[in-house]
Amino acid sequence: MRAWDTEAVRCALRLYLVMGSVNTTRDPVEVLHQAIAGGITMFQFREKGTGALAGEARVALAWRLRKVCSQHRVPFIVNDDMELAVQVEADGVHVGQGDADAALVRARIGEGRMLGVSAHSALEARRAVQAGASYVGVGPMYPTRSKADAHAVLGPAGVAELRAAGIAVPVVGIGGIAPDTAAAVMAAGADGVAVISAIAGAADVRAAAAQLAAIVSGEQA
Ligand code: TZP
Ligand code: MG
Repeated sequence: MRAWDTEAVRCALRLYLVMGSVNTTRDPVEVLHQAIAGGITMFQFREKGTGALAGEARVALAWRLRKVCSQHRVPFIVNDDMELAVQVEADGVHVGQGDADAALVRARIGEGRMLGVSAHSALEARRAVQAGASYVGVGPMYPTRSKADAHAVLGPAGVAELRAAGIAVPVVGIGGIAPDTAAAVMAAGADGVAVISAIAGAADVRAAAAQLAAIVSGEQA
């Protein structure tokens, strides 16, 4: 399995699409194809919320999305479920503060996979790093309708706080990020932005991803 050194993780985080079947009215596989064509650099399968698939249907969708990512060499991450991640040979797992203990997840998935951990403060980020996190997700940056139990809005200052505290692992901002706010998240010190609705909910998925890709690459103000 590919080893994920810090620079590889940093590059992968630049434009990170998070999506499950409830985040789109279309076939998620088609949305993923379009998003990759637009320039996303990593994908997370997050099958959560009202109407989310379960059981075999969930595993089958994970496999379909996983295969698309493999074809295009886009890293594939599974939200929360480390056993599913191992089953579908994912490139990593992302866990929140209320999910499985990050150190236990690291022990289960081994050193060859990425471990992402959500953090809302420098203290949580430091603990995540100690537990073996490859990157930290910070948010919500802005109000979001995509996560029912979202933490209070941190704003880009949440990213700056981590950097000021000396957190050196790659950091991705998440929550309500759109083309008009992505540059502020990057300017605060993030290595990338993670989005659901700005891409999965766009009328033109490919164009939305391409626009965000240009912004996070500094090609568009
Ligand atoms: N974690 C913090 S906010 C969020 C998650 C999964 C939802 C992000 O979705 P959107 O649509 O980009 O605000
Ligand atoms: Mg979670």
